[in-house]
Amino acid sequence: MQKGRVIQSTGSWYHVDTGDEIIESRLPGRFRLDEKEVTNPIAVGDYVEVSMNDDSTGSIETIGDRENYITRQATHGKRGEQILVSNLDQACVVQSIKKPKLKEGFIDRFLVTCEAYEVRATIVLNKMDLAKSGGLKKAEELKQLYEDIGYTFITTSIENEESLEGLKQLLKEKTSAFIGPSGVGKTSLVNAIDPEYNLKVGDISDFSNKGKHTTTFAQLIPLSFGGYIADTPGIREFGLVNIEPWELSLFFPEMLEPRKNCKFNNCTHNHEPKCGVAEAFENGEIAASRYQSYLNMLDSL
Ligand SMILES: Nc1nc2c(ncn2[C@@H]2O[C@H](COP(=O)(O)OP(=O)(O)OP(=O)(O)O)[C@@H](O)[C@H]2O)c(=O)[nH]1
Ligand SMILES: [Mg+2]
Ligand SMILES: [Zn+2]
Repeated sequence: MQKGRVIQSTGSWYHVDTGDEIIESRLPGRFRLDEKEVTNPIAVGDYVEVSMNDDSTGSIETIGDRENYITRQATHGKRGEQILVSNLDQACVVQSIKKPKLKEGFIDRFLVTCEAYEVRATIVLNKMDLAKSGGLKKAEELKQLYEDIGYTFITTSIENEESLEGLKQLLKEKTSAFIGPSGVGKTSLVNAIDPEYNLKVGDISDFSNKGKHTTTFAQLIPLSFGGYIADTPGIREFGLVNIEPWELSLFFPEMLEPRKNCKFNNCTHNHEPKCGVAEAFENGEIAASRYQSYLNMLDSL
């Protein structure tokens, strides 16, 4: 048996990295029905044991328990959740300052998902070379906002060596994932920090200012300076899963203290009297954009 980590999955074949070699492996049928709540029995990032076949392909025999994972809503009309990546030290939400347009709501939904799954979250704001004075100011404000809450926030540009150094420091020796909308530059950033890779990147449509979904499957890429980065396909929205309305504020770190002052235990902080969160918002202790994101998410639950 060989121990390894799944670094790529293409439907029926899984690439298992043992450290010495990559073994193309299949998953015996008996695993397929085991896990009902997710649509993929094996995810990129999983630790597995593989037995070797005569033709030097592998058969996956055991799947290690997942320390954590990030899911997205299954695509192609399938029900349930698809695991994007497992066993992560951190998940990085990637946004661009423009082209495509920055979406704060996306960042906040992502952060809630990470809190719910207990994955450390980091924010990467890319394409800073395109920012004019308004954009630079916006980036400064967001950095302040998210750092105050306790998140790591970095700005990058594939044109700016120094910003890429900062990104490398963040990723070194860790397993991280880039997650974000199509076209924000997730794959470009991987290519820029590790020129050994020459992964396919796409244009931004002039018409819609959106990406073209160039990356179509998640893969875990070993970094030359240590660690792994998972490049993932662009996603339009981040669906919230299995969160009760009264629980939502547990996933906003800056609401944890204020919510203790709510009169009702199951306060949802949108209409109840004597609400600690609404009070903190009125006193300026909770940012308007965050409170708005909270209300939008509450609405969608
Ligand atoms: N100006 C500028 N353009 C960038 C930067 N990073 C990426 N781009 C451009 O943005 C476009 C999209 O980049 P990709 O790396 O394919 O984006 P992606 O996030 O991987 O997109 P999907 O794979 O579709 O999810 C390409 O034309 C890149 O050259 C940056 O820092 N500055
Ligand atoms: Mg890509
Ligand atoms: Zn409340």
